Formats: sequence, C-alpha cells, structure tokens
Amino acid sequence: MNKIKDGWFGESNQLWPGQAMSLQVENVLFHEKSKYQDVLVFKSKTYGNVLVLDGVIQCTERDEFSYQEMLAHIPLNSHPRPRKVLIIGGGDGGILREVIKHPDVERVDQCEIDDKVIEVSKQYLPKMAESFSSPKLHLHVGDGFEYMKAHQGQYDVIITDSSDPVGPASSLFQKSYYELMKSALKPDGILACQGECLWLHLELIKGMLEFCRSLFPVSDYAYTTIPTYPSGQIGFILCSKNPIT
Ligand code: SPM
Repeated sequence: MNKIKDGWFGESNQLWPGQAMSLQVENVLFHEKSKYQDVLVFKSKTYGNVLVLDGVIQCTERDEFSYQEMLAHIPLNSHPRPRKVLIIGGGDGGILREVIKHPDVERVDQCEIDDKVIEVSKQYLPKMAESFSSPKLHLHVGDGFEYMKAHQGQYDVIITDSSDPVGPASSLFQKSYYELMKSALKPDGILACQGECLWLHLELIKGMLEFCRSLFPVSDYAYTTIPTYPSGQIGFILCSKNPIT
C-alpha cells in the first residue's frame, strides 16, 4: 500500500470520498504487513511521527492527545469510582496512558488483536506507549469479542479505541458488539467507543445511537476536533447502564 508520492502521504479512502488529508514526509521509519493490516510509521515534517494502518492515519505525535484524552476521561470522570477498566484495541497505548492517570483506577485489562501495532508504538511512539510498563496493566493479545464473552459483568468502564468500520473493525460498530459490552460491564458501568465523524458518517452515527438507546438508559455522542482526522472532527459514543449518570 504505497500512499506516499513526491514526499507527501495522502489519505484517500472510500469512507471520505473526494477529499484527502496530506502530510509532508521526512522519512519512513517502518513499513510492514502484519497478520491483520498494513502498518506504516513515518516521520512527518510538522506532526511528529505518524502511525498509519491500512492507509488511514491513526495518530500523530502532535495532535493525538485531543482524541486520547477525550475518549478516556469522559467515561472515567462520568463514573463515581472507576476501579476496573477494559480497553479494546488502542495498540498505540495512548488511551492506556490516559486511563492510568485516573487516581481511582486499580486494574486495566487491554485486549489488542495486533501485537505488531504495540511493538512499533513502543519503538516509534514512546510517549504514547509509556504506560505499557504499568503494573496495573494486564495486556492480552487477541480478539475483543472472545475476551468479553469470557469476562462478563466485570468492568466499571469499557473503552473501545478502534479504527474505522471497514475490514477487521467493522463488527465493532454493530449492535451485537454493544450488547456484548453491556454484558461485560458491571450494573452501573459506562462505555465509550470511537464514534466517527459527523461531517462524513451522520447516518452511521444516527443508526448507532438508535440501537444504543434501545440497550442503555443513557446514550449520547461527544466529539473533539483534531486536524489529522478527516474533516478535523471525530466523535465518541457514550452509554451508561446507570440511568442517573
Ligand atoms: N489511539 C488512537 C487510535 C485511533 N483510533 C481511531 C482512528 C480513526 C481514524 N480514522 C478517522 C476517520 C474519521 N471518519
């Protein structure tokens, strides 16, 4: 997957037809196909190191905080005492870094399917990956669905940090996945998931909120701005099992 031409990385994709974010490339640091996806890391001229999966920007060192802080701290600060947290995906470690900052968190289970993403993030995105050494972390390399089926009713907060709804991540945007998260949460648990962009995926977001509202007493959409995601905006689906959250 060669998306670099004349020293520029261009992010064209069927999910955002007719538009493409470009970043000027200083040099390619890593490029390999893992068991699941094409993994690219390059050093950009103005956004630091950039992680790209299957041709789509996942994070840059300059603006990643805007996404990771919001996806982690909205659910954690909405829960009265989030002691046990599950992260699905999030192989770059940025969500984990934020979750570990919360003083009430005693244990974090993280389930990431692609160990190559963890490996390259430790090497090329060290500030994002710094909490992989935390004693609170229990890291599992494997499928999030299977993991949650085996860990029912255990979590105060579940955070899904996924790529976009094509290929391996598409099942993470469906009702059956939200039903599974619901059953893996404790009775007053809260979940937060990557929830896509209002400018590009309004129908998907409307459909997701509709099924979420049939499953949870509280469901809503939050968002942040971030220059290196398409249209500069990305959202989060938030659901609570506690009606008075
Ligand atoms: N920890 C950072 C991982 C990022 N996960 C979300 C990536 C989304 C990338 N595409 C955004 C497209 C918005 N429609």
